[in-house]
Amino acid sequence: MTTSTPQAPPAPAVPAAIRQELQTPMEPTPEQVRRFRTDGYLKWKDFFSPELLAFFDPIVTACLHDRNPLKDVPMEQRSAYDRAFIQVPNLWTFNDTVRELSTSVRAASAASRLLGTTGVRMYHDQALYKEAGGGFTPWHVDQHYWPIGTEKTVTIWFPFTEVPVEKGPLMFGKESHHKHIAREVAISEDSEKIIGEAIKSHRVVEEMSGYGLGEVSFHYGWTLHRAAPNTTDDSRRVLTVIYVAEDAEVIEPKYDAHRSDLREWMPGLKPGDAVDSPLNPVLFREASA
Ligand SMILES: O=C(O)CCC(=O)C(=O)O
Repeated sequence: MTTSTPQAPPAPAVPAAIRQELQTPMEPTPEQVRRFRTDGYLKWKDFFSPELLAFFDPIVTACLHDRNPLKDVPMEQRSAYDRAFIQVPNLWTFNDTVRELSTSVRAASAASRLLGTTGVRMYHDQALYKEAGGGFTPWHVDQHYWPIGTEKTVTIWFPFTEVPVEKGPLMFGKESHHKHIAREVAISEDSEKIIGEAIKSHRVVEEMSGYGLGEVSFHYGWTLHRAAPNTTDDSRRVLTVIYVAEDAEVIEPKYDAHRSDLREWMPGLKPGDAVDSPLNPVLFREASA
């Protein structure tokens, strides 16, 4: 039997104008900061240019196809989690072009200023592609998975195309980051049911709208969210980057999810350590810090 080594997707040079966009810091307005901290999430229009998105879309897509863990699994044989999206993490570690996008000052500065930190580190990036006909993403909180001792964590979620409601945009539980709902529950059919019921009893307001081209969202690690199914015939192509406050520390792992995240995203670290493994570079720090 012969085996073939997977081909690394191409890593073309980033054009100068796009590189400049990536390196330009962003300053949220006081109203954007207030809304993010109050609601637990913020949608931000025209954050990335159409040119930047058109440049990176095929490159991220090639990385995803190259490493797609569900390539040979038909939709009807998948769990709710696997019907929701194809997930490929840490693209920045194996594609030099995508690294410029995932480690951009543009997104990291916005994340840091929304959180109100002196700086932020990379936790990890990931491509999350909801295929044509892909299912809903169950209600969950991201920070369930993270053995990190700070609430100053945030994800930027951005699609490479417009995402109307029928293509699977995120839905957020408004102000849910303060409510301590189902923090011990991993994403699954159970989390959809448990959180769906808790949302009703706690009167959490569900908010969902489509994303325009260039629009992104930021949500805290403890904000409840889900995503609608993709009923269109085009895949919903999204990249996310998760940031943690630069002074975040590792906590004692409580769940299997914590243990595997510690191994994967903070290799070699132990409880009490700063989150500063080689996979957690500082991506933005205020000049005054
Ligand atoms: O893209 C999705 O459907 C879910 C994304 C998500 O849960 C996240 O980025 O935290």
